[in-house]
Amino acid sequence: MQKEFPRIKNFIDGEFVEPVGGKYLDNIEPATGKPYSKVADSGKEDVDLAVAAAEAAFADWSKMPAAERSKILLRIADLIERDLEKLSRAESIDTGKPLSLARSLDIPRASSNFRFFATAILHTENEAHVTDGVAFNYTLRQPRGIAGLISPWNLPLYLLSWKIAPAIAVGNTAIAKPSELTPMTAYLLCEICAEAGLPNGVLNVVHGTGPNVGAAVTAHPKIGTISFTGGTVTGRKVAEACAPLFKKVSLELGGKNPNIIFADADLDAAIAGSVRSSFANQGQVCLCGSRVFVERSVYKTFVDRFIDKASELKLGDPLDEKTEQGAIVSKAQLDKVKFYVDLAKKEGGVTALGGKAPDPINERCCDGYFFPPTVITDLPVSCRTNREEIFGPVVTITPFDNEEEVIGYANDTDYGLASSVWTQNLNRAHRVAERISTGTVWVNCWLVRDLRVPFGGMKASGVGREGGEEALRFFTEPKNVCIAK
Ligand code: TXE
Repeated sequence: MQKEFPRIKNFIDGEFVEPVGGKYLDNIEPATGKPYSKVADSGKEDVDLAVAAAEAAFADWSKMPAAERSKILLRIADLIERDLEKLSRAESIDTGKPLSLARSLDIPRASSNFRFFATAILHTENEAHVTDGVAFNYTLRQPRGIAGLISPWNLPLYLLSWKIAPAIAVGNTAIAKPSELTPMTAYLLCEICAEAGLPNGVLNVVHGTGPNVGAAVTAHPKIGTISFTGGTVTGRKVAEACAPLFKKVSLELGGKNPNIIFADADLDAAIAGSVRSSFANQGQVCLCGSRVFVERSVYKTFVDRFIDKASELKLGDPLDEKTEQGAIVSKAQLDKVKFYVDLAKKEGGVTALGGKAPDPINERCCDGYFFPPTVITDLPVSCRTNREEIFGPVVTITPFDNEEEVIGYANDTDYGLASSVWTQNLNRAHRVAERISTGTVWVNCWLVRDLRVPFGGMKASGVGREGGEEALRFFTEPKNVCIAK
């Protein structure tokens, strides 16, 4: 008798509903490699139902005073905080990340995303211009209609809330498509939104695969705004689908981020910060510093101390409070990590730490997707391992001799998402930050996030910026009204 798993249904028009086709996908727990729930395997018909609900809800929601919308979003933030433990555990089971990380990063950030945009809409400013005595111009920023929000598996609730909050705060209605690999916290968020009194149809969540549901969202003529976060390959497909329909699109894509340590850096801070930026969430954060460049005079010291510190990271059952390195999100992603570790060896790299699957963690996790923190040295700078996104616990460390050389190395990639620079020389910090082609440059820190600043990538890391004012502008349409004097 097959065990009955909990079913993650779609959330449409304020109700949890079965997918029209009645099909479900197994939802696998990465730590065990076994299914623990089922997720709706939806299609175009389900997206059509969601569009009808979003369309019906738009008139009232977009006309509701911002202060009223703000109260509902603040209630959502409060309920996320109330359910911190439940959401953290769900996120950890669904993604394989350590429970401690879900509790300290993902869930608190989801709450702060709602809280931030709930208050930001109370203080927005609009432009006005007096045109040389003949006319008065003012800009109306209006909600655009239905927003399609597509998110990845690595920081599921963090990144989905980062899209939902601004989109609905300014008065749009939304159709969200979480990753089919990690649907659980999106499902729990729907329960919270219903409890918070979010009107039916304002937020609709349709679960399923990218080609069946994601593509139906990007193709739907009534979904005029698309906010996508995911891989560059998929981002290109999203852009191709949206272009002929003149949709407004924001793409937050992959990264292959440089992390530069100059000899004058505070090495204690640089080593601690670099271990964190290399292996946080098992290296499955698009902002991770996967290419470490160290000034030659401190290279050996850095590598030795980095390896000592990285080898102390506790790889274990994600639900164990002491675990600092959990499971990789899927078998496919684990195989991708292993592929690149093998490729690195073929390209002349030396595996200075890790490099092979660990011994079984425990009985529960013996079939889970685990891989230890891995450090590769002695690679050529422009080999595939150093140019292609691995998105796992694998970093390369390479020496450099001068500023000019390392800026060339840092920029020698198709990506341009984020970078870190460790130096005590303020002039150098400004100089290097100005020349590195990434959307964010952290100096003597990593992943310090201020929701008011623009966030996003250049080149193959994306188009557009989200965060703060940028997000409010992205999800609204500016209209200029010109009144003759
Ligand atoms: O991406 P995918 P993943 C990047 C990260 C890595 C990747 C990992 O660097 O490259 O994303 O996430 C849906 N039409 N970032 O593997 O496959 C799919 O179902 C429409 C960067 O999930 O691109 C999922 O919901 N949608 C980022 C979502 O797209 C489609 C932060 C992403 O899936 C689709 C996080 C299609 N044809 C990860 N095919 C940043 N820059 O902030 C799939 N999807």
